[in-house]
Amino acid sequence: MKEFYINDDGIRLHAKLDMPEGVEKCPLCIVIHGFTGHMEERHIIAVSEAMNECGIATLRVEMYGHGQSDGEFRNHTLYKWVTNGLAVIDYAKTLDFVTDLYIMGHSQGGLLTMLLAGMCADDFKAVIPLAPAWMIPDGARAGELLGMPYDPKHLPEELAAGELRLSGNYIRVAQTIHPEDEIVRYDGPVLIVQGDADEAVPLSYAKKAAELYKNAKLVVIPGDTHCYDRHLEMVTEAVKEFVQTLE
Ligand code: FER
Repeated sequence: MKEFYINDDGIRLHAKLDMPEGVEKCPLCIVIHGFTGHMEERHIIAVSEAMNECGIATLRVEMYGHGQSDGEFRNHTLYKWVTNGLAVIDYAKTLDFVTDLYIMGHSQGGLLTMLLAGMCADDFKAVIPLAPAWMIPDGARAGELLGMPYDPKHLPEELAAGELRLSGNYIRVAQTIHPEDEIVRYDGPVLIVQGDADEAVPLSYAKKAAELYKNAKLVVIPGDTHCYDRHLEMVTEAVKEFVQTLE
């Protein structure tokens, strides 16, 4: 494992590169955590290791305001995460050992995965949004995020939910994002994995995304939660089976 920072215009993004055993050249999968998440979460490590077991290197990166990367959580927005993601993709393309590129992300990182896949469609052999939180823009426009209602036409300076504090700019940005537009721009293979007892993201969004993508497989994990607390091994199995069936 190699630990380092990827520089996004002065913002340092904390990264870890894990190589599969016994290879010189191999594919690389970028792996992104969710909202309030980080690269050492159990489900993030598990999916990363599953890729390594399939001969694919993984680059886990923490986005703005998360983990050990620069930036305050309160000030993160989806635009910042998108530009972070573009910087990570640019970095990954400079690595000589990389044969093909994949991207995988959980929840808000799954939404980011969908946006980046559409924006950089030529770069990815396949994309893996895990429980993608692509209802966030709809929620932002409807006036409810994190279970907190607000007037979507007159945004609060700050959104507070329990201990969490988010700038109103998070909402402003989210209101402008239309994931469907990016979903339909990516034609390659897509794997979506989500539990049917997900308490954070409605399963209807995974089903809708699977319909909108030209080439998507949806694996629903029975009884599982947002972070796959019950059947993580079914998630890693689905990931392994998916990458092994790609030519
Ligand atoms: C929300 C529901 C879910 C929300 C964010 C999430 C900011 C993200 C969840 C995750 O990434 O795990 O209302 O609002």
